Amino acid sequence: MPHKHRKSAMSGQAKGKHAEKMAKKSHLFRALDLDNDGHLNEEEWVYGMSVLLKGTMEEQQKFCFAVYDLNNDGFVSREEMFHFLKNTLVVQQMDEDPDEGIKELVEFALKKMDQDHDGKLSFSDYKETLKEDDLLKEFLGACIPDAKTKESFLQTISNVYPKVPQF
Ligand SMILES: [Ca+2]
Ligand SMILES: [Ca+2]
Repeated sequence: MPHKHRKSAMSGQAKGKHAEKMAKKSHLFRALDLDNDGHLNEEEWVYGMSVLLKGTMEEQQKFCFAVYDLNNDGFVSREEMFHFLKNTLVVQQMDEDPDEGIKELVEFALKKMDQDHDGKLSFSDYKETLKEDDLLKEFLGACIPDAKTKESFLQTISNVYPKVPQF
């Protein structure tokens, strides 16, 4: 019997890992799923691709902000920043308490970006900061594919659908 017990504990752990992986994957999905119904309909897919591939600066900023705003409350909180930075940064082994370093970075980012000093990042704080430096739009991790990725994506699409009718 202890054997059986052990086996089920392991599969529980595997399930946890799977859920974690899905959660990470879903950051982009969640931002694309505009009506939050858990599915991407055709319009959401087409709109999302057009923002990612050739969106205006503001559309891309809105998209990145939506990715970072995990609970869709319109703000990127300290906790949300922490979540992304923890997953993005390669933590140095030598650090005694790597979380401390990430917390410092969160405070640093807030100090720079929280224009109205309410302790959280609204889209207008974010947008205001990006006026100085648009590269900061992906400060919590890459959201928008780079030019090379876009090109190879479009190439793949046209290989897969060589006979797409031209409208
Ligand atoms: Ca939020
Ligand atoms: Ca703010």
